[in-house]
Amino acid sequence: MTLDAFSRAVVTADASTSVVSDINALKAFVASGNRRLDAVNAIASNASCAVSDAIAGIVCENQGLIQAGGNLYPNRRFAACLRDTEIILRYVTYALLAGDSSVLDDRALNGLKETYSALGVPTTSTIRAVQILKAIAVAHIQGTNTEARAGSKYRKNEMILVEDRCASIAAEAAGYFDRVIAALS
Ligand SMILES: CCC1=C(C)/C(=C/C2=NC(=C\c3[nH]c(/C=C4\NC(=O)[C@H](C)[C@H]4CC)c(C)c3CCC(=O)O)/C(CCC(=O)O)=C2C)NC1=O
Repeated sequence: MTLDAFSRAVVTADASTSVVSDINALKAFVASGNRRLDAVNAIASNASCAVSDAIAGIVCENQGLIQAGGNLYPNRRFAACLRDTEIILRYVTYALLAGDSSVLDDRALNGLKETYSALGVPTTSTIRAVQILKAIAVAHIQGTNTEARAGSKYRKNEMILVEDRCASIAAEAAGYFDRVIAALS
């Protein structure tokens, strides 16, 4: 079942036949609303660069992936990998928007490890790609990406002028990437 922070609180309360009691958590969710939207936008508006960078990274670190017998050979498989990476990033943004991981768990991660092992998709490379995505997403949320590294693709994240550079939202996003890694491990 796909939940957000509100429906999660209701389902949790219902399971213990109590009234919704975790009001403070919901208050925090509402208070974080604008930052949450900005964080999702920071990830989504850089998504295609993030995905291509992550896959370029795993290929650079393991050239065998694109040679005959590698899981990114031929082009059909390379395209499937780009698509999967985009799917994962997209579901992380859904979870971040909802403040709850169930949409990611149920619609993207459920059964993925088994699918990958049946298809011979290498777990270590997939996890490495997710780690790169995580680093990119956190940098964009916190506005620590630099022109020196990004070159002409550099986009400054203007909203990150708050004191803590959205540390809690960045940590929450990092946690969803960790969830992907845990599901594949
Ligand atoms: C909505 C949720 C959803 C997910 C998550 C999903 C994943 C998914 N990835 C697949 C394949 C694949 N996934 C990859 C991915 C990779 N290979 C690598 O070497 C890299 C490490 C990695 C990219 C990071 C590849 C290469 C295939 C094709 C494998 C094959 O057909 O031999 C397949 C098999 C069917 C197909 O090829 O489309 C599924 C179901 N599909 C979905 O509908």
